[in-house]
Amino acid sequence: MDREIAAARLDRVVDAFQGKERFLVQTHNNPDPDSIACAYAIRYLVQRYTGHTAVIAFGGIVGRSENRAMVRELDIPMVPGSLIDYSEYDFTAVCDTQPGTNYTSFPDGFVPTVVIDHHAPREESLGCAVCIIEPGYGATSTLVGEMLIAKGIPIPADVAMGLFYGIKSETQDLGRDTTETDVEVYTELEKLVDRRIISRIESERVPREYFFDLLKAIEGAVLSGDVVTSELGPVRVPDMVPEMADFLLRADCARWTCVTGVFQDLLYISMRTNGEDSDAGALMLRLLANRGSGGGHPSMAGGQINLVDQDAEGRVATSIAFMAEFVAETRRQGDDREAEPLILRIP
Ligand SMILES: [Mn+2]
Repeated sequence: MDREIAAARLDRVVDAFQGKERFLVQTHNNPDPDSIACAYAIRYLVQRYTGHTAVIAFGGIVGRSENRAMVRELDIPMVPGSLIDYSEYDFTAVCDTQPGTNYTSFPDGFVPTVVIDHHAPREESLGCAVCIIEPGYGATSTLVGEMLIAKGIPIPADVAMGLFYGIKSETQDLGRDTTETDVEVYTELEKLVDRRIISRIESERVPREYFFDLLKAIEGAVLSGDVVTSELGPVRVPDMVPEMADFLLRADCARWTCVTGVFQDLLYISMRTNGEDSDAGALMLRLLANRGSGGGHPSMAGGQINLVDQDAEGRVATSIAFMAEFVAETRRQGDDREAEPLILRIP
């Protein structure tokens, strides 16, 4: 952690507050804990330095039960982006994604004031007044937490717990795509955490429908060599796609997983790998060139393909075609074991 750089970054964000009165902080669509936590922390900064209350807006839905529990337990006020008139705000920050992707509910061409993210920098972000991007970091919460810690300002317990849980869930307890700074910030925030609250979030109960989703993901899972894929078809919540990609990677035969699911005219795609020298983010970018958008990190990546012009058959075909290319790209050369169901039935 470079305290000087981090403190200077916080100063730049606070400078951008100057003369502004209407503040908006935007998460990415279907926000995960990392994105929600950062928005909440920026809202705190706005409150602290200007006295104004920032609105936190999100696109899509907060679907995953644990994420809903986080919002409830930490009392994070969030407004659907569809209710927002973006022209009403003179300050906008976006967390854990960047403008020009279809991962925010910003109007086309909208340029936010501040961008804070840990994905590869995009050209569209250069137009923003303040652009803070660390693609190497395991979580955007690390980037925001680092700024607060470096500046030495008090961090309220709920803000600290949000950032802590943001890093914890994004890096799977510091187990994937983690830097020294992620560990440092996590350890620092941990001192401010009420463990019972984190435990309540992580063990949030799930609706009965969840078990049907789970059944579908497992029953449909295919093992091709050491690559596991599952096409969920229409999903109840889009977060089920990354959740199942994580879950299936627990199979001891899996080096790669990829899961797709359809939600509101989009094919959601999640990839995971535990391969040492693999790069899921780069593979996702390559496979989606010219037909979708996405990206990610060495061991995890997400993407989307717009299905709005496709009928039910076309949607299935799009997923099948993508999966076939994914398997062709990730399968080890010379591994010609036939594809089979992941489930191994005990006779
Ligand atoms: Mn993130």
